[in-house]
Amino acid sequence: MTEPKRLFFAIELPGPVREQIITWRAAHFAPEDGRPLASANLHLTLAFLGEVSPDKQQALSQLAGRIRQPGFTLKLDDAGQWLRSRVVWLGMRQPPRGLLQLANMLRAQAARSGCYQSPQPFHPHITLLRDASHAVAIPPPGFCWSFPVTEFSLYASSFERGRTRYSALQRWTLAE
Ligand code: 2AM
Repeated sequence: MTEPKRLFFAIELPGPVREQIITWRAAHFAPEDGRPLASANLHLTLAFLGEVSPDKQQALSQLAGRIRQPGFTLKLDDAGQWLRSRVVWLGMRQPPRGLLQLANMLRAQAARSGCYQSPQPFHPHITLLRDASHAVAIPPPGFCWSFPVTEFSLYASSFERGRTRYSALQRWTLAE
């Protein structure tokens, strides 16, 4: 383990929620609207870390393991598009406090460990389409997917045979 890896902390979505999301996405967006993320890659990023050396990865993992906070419920009831970053996303009208606390803690730990963190506030979202360069009609959120979050994960992003793949390297449980 010597090469730096592109890492991020994220929340994994339950399989049935991912399936419902891709069904909804297929019903509401056309291929020219953007490049859909593979179902297995759908996630909610908590803190992006960039390229991280093995030593720094170990230090960040130790810090993450010290986080003690209860789980929370995520209710996906919002959708939108950011033209600047060319993404169509799903999100929450009112992100739960536990989500914001967890992300802020991981972002602060990352910043203290020397990973660049944007000064912009955390905007929790699940990217559905990339390269969405023209404005697309976002259907009214006639959906409401709710699920309990009981853990968070450290993910590695890799690019293999023309495909981006996100793989969970480590998981931590949020206390009851
Ligand atoms: P995105 O989905 O909004 O593009 C893996 O690339 C994850 O890290 C994605 O969720 C991506 O967010 C996020 N990410 C990638 N580069 C980032 C950056 N420079 N700042 C913040 N998040 C980033």
